[in-house]
Amino acid sequence: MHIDLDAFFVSVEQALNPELRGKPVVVGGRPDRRGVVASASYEARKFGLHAGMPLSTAIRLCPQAIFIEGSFPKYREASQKFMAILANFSPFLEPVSLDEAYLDVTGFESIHSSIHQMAVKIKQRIKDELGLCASAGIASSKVVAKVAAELSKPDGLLEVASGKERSFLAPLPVAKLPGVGKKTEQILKGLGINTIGELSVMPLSALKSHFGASGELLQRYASGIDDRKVEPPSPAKSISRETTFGKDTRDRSLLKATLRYLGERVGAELREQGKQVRCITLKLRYADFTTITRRHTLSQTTDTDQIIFDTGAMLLKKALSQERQPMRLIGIGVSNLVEGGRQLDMLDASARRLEQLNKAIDRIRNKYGFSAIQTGRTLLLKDIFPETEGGYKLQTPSLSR
Ligand code: DCP
Ligand code: CA
Repeated sequence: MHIDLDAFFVSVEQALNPELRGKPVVVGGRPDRRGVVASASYEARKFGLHAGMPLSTAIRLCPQAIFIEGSFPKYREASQKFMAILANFSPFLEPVSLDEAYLDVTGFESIHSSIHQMAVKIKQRIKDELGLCASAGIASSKVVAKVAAELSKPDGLLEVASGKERSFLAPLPVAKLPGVGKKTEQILKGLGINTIGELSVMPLSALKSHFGASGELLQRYASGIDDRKVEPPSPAKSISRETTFGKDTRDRSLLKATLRYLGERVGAELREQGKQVRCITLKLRYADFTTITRRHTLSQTTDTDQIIFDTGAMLLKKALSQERQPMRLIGIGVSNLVEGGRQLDMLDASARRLEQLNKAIDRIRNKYGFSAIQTGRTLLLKDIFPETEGGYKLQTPSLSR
């Protein structure tokens, strides 16, 4: 079973504020600011609005839409409750994103009379407890279940009987097949392949010459063949935070303050997971959308805000010396996560003090909110971004946690 919440961010807002229900609503930000639609209500979609569309286009197409900035903590909380409901039905749960999961329900017929009935109950509980609509697809494989859920939206439920996978997929446009992005779709169209059925009978050699090894996988999916198991989530391999500026900037103190803030968000998450890292990556996008990443590997693992920031700032300084364009986006990430718990007595006194300082800051923030304690450098952001208990509200809130 594949389950995906309908118009997720918007629906959470509508559940909390009844005045928004039944109206064209967009989460993504104010339409006079830069940014894109993160989620559009189905009423707004009638006007052609969709995720990823610039807000300026959205307001032109649908001037009566209600635009909301959105706030990530609300969506995270709803997501956790959603996953908890699913886990209650089957322990074989694979979350794919905040609002989407696969559930292995093999053998659960006897408990719920049928898998169809099980999906009805799951949808009902999500509606009763969260006020949200979910769409569910039931099939013998992940790829077919996902397509079925997508096709059934909104508030849908679609079961594809065993043996009918191929005939179910065949008439659908290729873009509906997971793994077929815009580029692949264009190439396939150029080859005269419009439906999933046509893709499933295309000569394999032709597919391979255009798409390499993934051509074979594409054809298997197109035929409804997919052996992937429902896997429990694996621990995160990396943590990163990024944000787009309201206006392109070359202001070094703003760049560093934002980097410091994002680095603190990364550090807090890292310590919460009890992990340490050696690899730190800076991401920059310039005004012309050129995007670069710069990576540095430390000689020792760390989980402190200071070292994450110092490393990021060093990479930033180098990048700034090589490029004069203003900056559109900045982000910082850590990778190669390892279990923490180093022997404290192996460290020198200053490193130990840093670790204790970070622990103390985490305690205060866990109790009083992220904004309760700040470093001097990030205070500069006070005049630029609105503050909430959860921290600064950056541009593109949905993507910058
Ligand atoms: N999201 C985002 N930016 C995007 C796409 C999605 O911030 N370009 C966020 C907002 C969405 C959430 O992720 O609410 C889930 O993404 P979906 O693609 O599942 O979209 P929705 O849930 O909004 O709509 P649908 O009913 O089509 O699933
Ligand atoms: Ca969704």
